[in-house]
Amino acid sequence: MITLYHAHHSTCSQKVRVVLAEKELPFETVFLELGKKDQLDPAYLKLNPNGVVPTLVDGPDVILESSVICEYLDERYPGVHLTPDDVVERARMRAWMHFAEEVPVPAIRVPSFNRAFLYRFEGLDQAQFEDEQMNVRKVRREMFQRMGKPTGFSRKDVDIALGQLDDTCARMQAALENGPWLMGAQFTLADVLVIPAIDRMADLGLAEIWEAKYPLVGAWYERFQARPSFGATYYPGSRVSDFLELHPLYID
Ligand SMILES: N[C@@H](CCC(=O)N[C@@H](CS)C(=O)NCC(=O)O)C(=O)O
Repeated sequence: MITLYHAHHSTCSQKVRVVLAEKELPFETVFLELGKKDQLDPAYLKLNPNGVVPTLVDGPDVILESSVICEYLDERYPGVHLTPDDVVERARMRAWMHFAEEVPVPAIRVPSFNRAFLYRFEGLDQAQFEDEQMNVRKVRREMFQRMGKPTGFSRKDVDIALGQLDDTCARMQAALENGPWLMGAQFTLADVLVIPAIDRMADLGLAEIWEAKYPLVGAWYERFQARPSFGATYYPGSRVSDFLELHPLYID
């Protein structure tokens, strides 16, 4: 039996939920509340010493890292295949996956925190922010150091992140000339790895980044939304605007 440890609104968890749904794999679910630091609970750290979600447990095996989990599921389970057969195409898909991890995945965290997640630090002074939030992180410490304070990311950080999200859309627009999917005719893990950042942009009111300049991205997003795996992943309560008040993007 597969068990997924995840969080409703975690972009890294959403990728894995898309793959499980695409492949129609049944799974048991354990939800963590990131705001309550469930991911840093010692029992969970034994499973995932990085102190993040998602974690996949498949029988006796524990698999970490969302993109690795996506590839694992696609290799381990037959049926709908989300990876090209051709070795060169497979390499191109993996280049998309690395790009997603390097650019949009870290970039989307900046507006996500400023617009929605700062409630987690309410009432903390600088020393408490550093002791109770920043310094307790295992793999996310660098991001908290860049934020630097409980009131969120600076204007400069927001602008850098928005530029990276714009670059992502430009890259997607160019690839989608040969669409309908990023790798052409086949829906692959490349599409799966970028959907959380694109959906979060829409969720945070940032769709204007692609609306004016990158129409193929909007059309791709609509096609993705029509897939049953989208509804299975983005159920009510899984998007930040479903349950959190949105705040201004810029705090200074
Ligand atoms: N590279 C990891 C990153 C996982 C990650 O950062 N997950 C976030 C949610 S999207 C998390 O658990 N954050 C909790 C924290 O920062 O303490 C993966 O892709 O699995």
